[in-house]
Amino acid sequence: MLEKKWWHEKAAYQIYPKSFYDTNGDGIGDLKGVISKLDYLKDLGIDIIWLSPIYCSPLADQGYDISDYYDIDPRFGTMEDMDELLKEAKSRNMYIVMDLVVNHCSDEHEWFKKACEDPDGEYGKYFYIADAKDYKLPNNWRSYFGGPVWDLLPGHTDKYYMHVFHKKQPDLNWENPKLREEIYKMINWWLDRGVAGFRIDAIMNIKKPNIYTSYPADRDDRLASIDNMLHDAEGIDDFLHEMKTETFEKHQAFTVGEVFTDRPDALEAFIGNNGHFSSMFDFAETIAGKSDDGWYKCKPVVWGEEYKKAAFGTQKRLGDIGFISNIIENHDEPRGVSRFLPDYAQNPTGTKMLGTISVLLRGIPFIYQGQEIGMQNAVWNTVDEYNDINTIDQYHTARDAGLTDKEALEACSRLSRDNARTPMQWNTRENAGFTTGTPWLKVNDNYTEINVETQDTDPDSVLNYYRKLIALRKSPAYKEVFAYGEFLPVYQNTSSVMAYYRKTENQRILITANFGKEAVSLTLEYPVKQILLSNMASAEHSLPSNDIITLNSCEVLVFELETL
Ligand code: TEU
Ligand code: CA
Repeated sequence: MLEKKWWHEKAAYQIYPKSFYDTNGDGIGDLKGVISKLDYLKDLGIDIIWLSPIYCSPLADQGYDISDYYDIDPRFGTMEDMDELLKEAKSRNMYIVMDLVVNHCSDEHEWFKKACEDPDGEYGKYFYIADAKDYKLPNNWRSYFGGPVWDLLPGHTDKYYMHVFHKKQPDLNWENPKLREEIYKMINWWLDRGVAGFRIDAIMNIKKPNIYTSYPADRDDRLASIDNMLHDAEGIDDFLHEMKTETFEKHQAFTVGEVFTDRPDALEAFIGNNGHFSSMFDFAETIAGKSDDGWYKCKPVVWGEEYKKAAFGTQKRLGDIGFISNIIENHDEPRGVSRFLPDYAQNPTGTKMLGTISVLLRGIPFIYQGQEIGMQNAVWNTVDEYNDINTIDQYHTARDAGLTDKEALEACSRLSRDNARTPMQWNTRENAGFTTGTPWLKVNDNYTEINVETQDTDPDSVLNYYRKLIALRKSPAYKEVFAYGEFLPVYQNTSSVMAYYRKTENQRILITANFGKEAVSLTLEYPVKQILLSNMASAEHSLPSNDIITLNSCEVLVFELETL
């Protein structure tokens, strides 16, 4: 049996602070901006807010490169702002979850600076440093953002350090107990300050196999995918168990892991009753279609069989094991509406359909900023418009593979992380109301159509639909079935339909969506009690007179049925 926890019936929201709301006109979103929007989020039905990193950082990877874990970057605000945010959230019964980035820090962190000064000293042991004998790299792993994971240690010609991400993100050496102790101390410091928990970044990378292991090269750069090392690393469970018992467990903290793994026992190990985390993200849909060769080779995963297989696959495997976290998009992914919906569904109706299917799954729904108004990918005309290091690397990977500028840009447009990082669209004023200055990343041109202010007063808007959807999920009458009800796929042979039951002993809910171009009829298996939600005004109150329902193209209906 699954033990009940305080986060099970909650709805969560990810804020990417840099792009959320700027209060001082420097073009960068800030903590004061977050505080000023708490009521907006409360009204949306949000309980848990995950803040992407706001610690001191050179922002080489937008804050995922931390130079001081104990302070707030001045561009985001001050520690007083952070304390005020915690206080204001608490007074609204909301929880703040920070981003825990501990696979690596910044090359501007004092630990790394000291390691460069004295590689053989105490801080050298905080990192992976290896001798550069004849400039031969210790292994041939390719970093996530391109090139080898090794670079010369600054100030030295005979030593390398390892970075599985960008060269400004040196990997921390978790084999060193002193380092682990430092990390736990920092985690407890934040928990004592009042944060409710953490989203745990890139965590699978903390365990490495023998660093002198090379793999067969898989591209002309003679390097091998980092996935090889993830696959070979053994023993991460000891680290994660220790971290949990030294920190999270003592505080009843909520933790959600960014776990990419092919381990068959992953669900049990990470989110089972004795798992390392409270929850982990389901990335099944975002991984589908991916290629080791790079973005230019990724296949589009449009709603349909493949999306269904991915989303439902996790749900079926999950059973009663634990609590997954469901997403449509995040700061590393393009916008779900542009990515998953066929052209004819990239409109408010289709957007609501996608949202419904995701939010009512078993697990915690995580809404990414702007998803609730149906934000879409931007149009990118030149590579210079991008800021993201990953996108720029992927552009060059595509060019190196022989693609033209136009083709490489096309691949990046589809998958760029900057699609999710364009400023939040608040209103129809300049820069979508995000800033009075110059935004750090361009605003999507469609902000005059898609923005919070316009949608707020339109009862049929995506925003008001999301409010109803989250309210339904959390309503006293249905929160039990949506949190704990069994997930049962249904109408699996009707290929344009994505449908499932959520079911407890006393309640049966049917969520059914037609993502096809044509209308489709379905025979209900149980008598209808009532329609709980619909994305088409006409259908809202017309109960079927017999047991047949017709779903228009892009229509989603949520029924309460008899349990029988
Ligand atoms: O992402 C980890 C990760 O695996 C990403 O490289 C992911 O594969 C990629 O972004 C997909 O395009 C986390 C953070 O979410 C990401 O923003 C950071 O850049 C990364 O860690 C390094 O901290
Ligand atoms: Ca600002």
